[in-house]
Amino acid sequence: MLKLHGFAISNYYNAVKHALLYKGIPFEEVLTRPSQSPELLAKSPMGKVPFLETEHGFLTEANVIFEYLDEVYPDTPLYPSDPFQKAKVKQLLKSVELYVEDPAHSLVPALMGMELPETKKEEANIQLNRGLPAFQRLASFSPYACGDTLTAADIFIYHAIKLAKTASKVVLKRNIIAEVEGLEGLMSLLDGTDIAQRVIADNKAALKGL
Ligand SMILES: N[C@@H](CCC(=O)N[C@@H](CS)C(=O)NCC(=O)O)C(=O)O
Repeated sequence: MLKLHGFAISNYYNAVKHALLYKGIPFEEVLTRPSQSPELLAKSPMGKVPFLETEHGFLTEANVIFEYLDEVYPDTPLYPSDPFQKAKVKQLLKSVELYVEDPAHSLVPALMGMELPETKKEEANIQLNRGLPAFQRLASFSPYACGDTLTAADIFIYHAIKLAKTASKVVLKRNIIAEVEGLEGLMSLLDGTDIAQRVIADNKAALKGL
């Protein structure tokens, strides 16, 4: 059986878990924290989570795992079959990861009580000033990010925005959901699903245990 390594605090972990549940693939969760230990680096080259343990070996990077799962388990697809539409889903997911999630993620230490230099906050603001309009240009929110069917982009966005919204609100006093028209509707749509509720409940329980 597939094993998903990581912890429920991680939005990346939660996105992969959400995808596995959505596709109905049996898997086991293995509580694993990021580390630079040789044992972990042998499985996850950057020492990050999540990573997926398959019968063939280990895989890292959430988007790579989504694509692998969709190839091996084609039922309940995460990507459209049309090559161009599939590439558009990948483009949106990657753009949100690099230009929205990443700058917001850089603020997380402040949520844990660490002092962040003003320059770091300013840098995050500058990146979000470009990333959020790019997100708006790419997503249709009709009602899903890339049309009328849920894709990997929606799952990734949902968990990325849960974190990014809190980090940007607390640290930058910025409401990023209000800056992307249609995003609130997408978040509500997914909030209403049993899978999101299960993954978020596990996330909240993990955050409480910090
Ligand atoms: N690009 C990676 C990002 C994964 C990631 O950043 N994971 C965080 C937890 S949310 C982590 O392991 N951080 C530990 C570290 O950076 O050393 C993915 O798509 O899975």
